[in-house]
Amino acid sequence: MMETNPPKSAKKPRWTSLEIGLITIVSLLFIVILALVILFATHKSGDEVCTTADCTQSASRLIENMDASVDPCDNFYQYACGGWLKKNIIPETSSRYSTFDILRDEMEVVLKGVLERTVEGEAVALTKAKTLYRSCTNESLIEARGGSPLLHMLPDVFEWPIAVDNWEATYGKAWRLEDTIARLNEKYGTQLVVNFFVGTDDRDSTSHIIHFDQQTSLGLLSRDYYACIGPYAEACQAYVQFMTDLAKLIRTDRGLAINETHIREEVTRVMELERDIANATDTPEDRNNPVLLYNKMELGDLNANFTLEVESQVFNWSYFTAKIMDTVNITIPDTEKVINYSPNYYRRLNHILGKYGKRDLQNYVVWRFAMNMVVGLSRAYRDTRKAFRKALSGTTSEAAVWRQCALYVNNNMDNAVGRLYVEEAFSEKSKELMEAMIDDIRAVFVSNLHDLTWMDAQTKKAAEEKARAIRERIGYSDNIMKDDYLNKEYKDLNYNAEEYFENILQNLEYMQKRRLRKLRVKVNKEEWVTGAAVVNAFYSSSRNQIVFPAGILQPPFFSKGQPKSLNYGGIGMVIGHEITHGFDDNGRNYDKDGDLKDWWTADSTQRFLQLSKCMVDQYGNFSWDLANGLHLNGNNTLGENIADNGGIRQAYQAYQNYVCKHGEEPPLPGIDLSHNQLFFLNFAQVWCGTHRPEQAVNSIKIDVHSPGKFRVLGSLQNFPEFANAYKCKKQGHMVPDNICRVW
Ligand code: STS
Ligand code: ZN
Repeated sequence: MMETNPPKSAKKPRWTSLEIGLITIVSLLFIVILALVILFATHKSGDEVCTTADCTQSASRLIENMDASVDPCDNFYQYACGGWLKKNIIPETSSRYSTFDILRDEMEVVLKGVLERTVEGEAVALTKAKTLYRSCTNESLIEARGGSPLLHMLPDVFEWPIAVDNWEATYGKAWRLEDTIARLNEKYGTQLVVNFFVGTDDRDSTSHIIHFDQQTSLGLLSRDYYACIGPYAEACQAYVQFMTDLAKLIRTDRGLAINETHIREEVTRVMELERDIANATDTPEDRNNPVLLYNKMELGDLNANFTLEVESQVFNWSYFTAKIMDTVNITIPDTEKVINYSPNYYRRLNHILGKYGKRDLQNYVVWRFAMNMVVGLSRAYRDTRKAFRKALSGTTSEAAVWRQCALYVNNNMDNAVGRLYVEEAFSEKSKELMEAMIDDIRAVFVSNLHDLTWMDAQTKKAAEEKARAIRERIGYSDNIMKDDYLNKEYKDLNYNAEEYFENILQNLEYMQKRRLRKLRVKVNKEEWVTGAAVVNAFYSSSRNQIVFPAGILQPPFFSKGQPKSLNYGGIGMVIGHEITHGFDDNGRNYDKDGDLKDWWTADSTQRFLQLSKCMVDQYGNFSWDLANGLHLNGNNTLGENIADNGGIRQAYQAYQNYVCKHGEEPPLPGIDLSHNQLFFLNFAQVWCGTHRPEQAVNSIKIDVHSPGKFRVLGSLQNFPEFANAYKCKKQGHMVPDNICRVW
């Protein structure tokens, strides 16, 4: 068939070359514009993944800890921590184990490194810290000395009647309760029966004043244990066994006969006496109003109004006080103003003392001293507390000696160890970034204050003044970097690397004298309330000060290189938490200068109490599986819960302000969550962890913090922005009908 159409090649071209050139230029322009639009759009919405080492590390940590198969709206704690909980088992040496605890364990590793390193020409104070550490880790020497260091010093506290023969003849006749408890207090910092201490005057925070308080430290930690039934039975039994075994060991080492019946009878009486003392104490709930605790009187009034009698010997409060304060050359007249924190305890105490004799009291107070001293003795002595430790905390082994020693030296020479830590592991850049975050979060607190409907204008004004007056401390005190300052602080301490026990005694006396000497000295508000090598944060109501030691300025809380969403969910939340402590059930009683003074109108106080009650009930309703279903104590944890709830809200809002100002952050690799979601995830993962059941019961009784799981669930249930970020529906467990909010 013939083709009728002309061949294609012969077709006339449709575009001239000029036209083609124009089209090319326009197309190129179009492509360039399109590319720019895409680039701009992706930058704005943060689609470009952050692949820095910090981002990759953060992402991998977040992914490993979480369990994405759980619905975040149903149980955000399990969603955030399910992975962690599957992968971790509590070490035999730990009573609880969490991200937070692991940071502390890692801190001990750093301290081990710096305390074991010899450095030529360093400050004397630093060498002293290393000597103290060496004395503590010198296991063979500690072992060789057996119990002798304790046995030799017991006469200094008028002996332990159970553990010696003929106590009545040698010590009993001249014995006075004042002498024995004054000696334990002034020289060993042990406060028993009558709790005497020098502290800041709540109503004049620039001055120190003498305080008398109830016995706050009990052998069995909390008054509830003395019921000795149910979850407390094992602890009681182990406590009695500990006392029995220690008494027997001392008698054996002294070559004295052991009369099982005598020992059992005496130990039983000691236990009864301590139970009576425990029952005489006010409960923590009775003590959470600092206004009610503050009972100012003259020393002489105690003699007139608070009679304590042992075997017809009347306790002389002036004599007792003079004995203690003589050791620091301070004379106390009967007109000296003192604070009695617990008049009711002292009234109850007198009834108790009538049931016991001198020997019982001496047995009790020296037992309480000795039980704390076995830590510096040989294995046989340390092992007497094994079952007791297991019953209270659930641990079956002791932490490694180097860990115990690093902790001990840090607790006793916090500034020297803080210096070593900062030089090893702290970045100066953290300070600037922290200052900016504190400014942002404080601004949110103040701005939220204006929006509160429950508080009147007058109280808001005072609250704003207080918030603006909060002073911050970040990282470490500059003083600890000065050799002269450190050397002066520790000049009176001289440790012997071969005498750990004596070093402990030296520290106890040195610390106590330092506290007692403060009585006639003004409060130094510039002084730091903590060392630098500490993974924690603080609010001081008498200084109106927030403190973030170097130890907490690390991931997951904080890092210069991790996304800001994680910093705000981590340390940002801690900053908000500490600021809010200034306005919790306790902190709200102190004014901007740190003085116990009411700056609230009656109406605002009333509303505060109502809103707090909501949280008391909410947290009190949480039943904790790890503590055998026991409920949290909503009253004792109220301050911490108010602080958590305020902290999470302020940090989140501050992060939103950050994003408005600086734009969205690029996403993290491998994790399909927005930064708002990551904010909450990082907050929650700080609390991934678990407790041994014994420790769980114990912490419900004595810890003012709610367990981590409920810190997460409680505060996120109360914060609607969490539900928005995770698109939770109204019915979810994380979105309750009623929510509590104070700040
Ligand atoms: S009160 C300081 C608060 C804190 N909670 C703790 C703790 N410190 C130590 C042990 N257990 C619980 C600081 C903090 C607030 C929010 C998140 C982490 C730490
Ligand atoms: Zn707190």
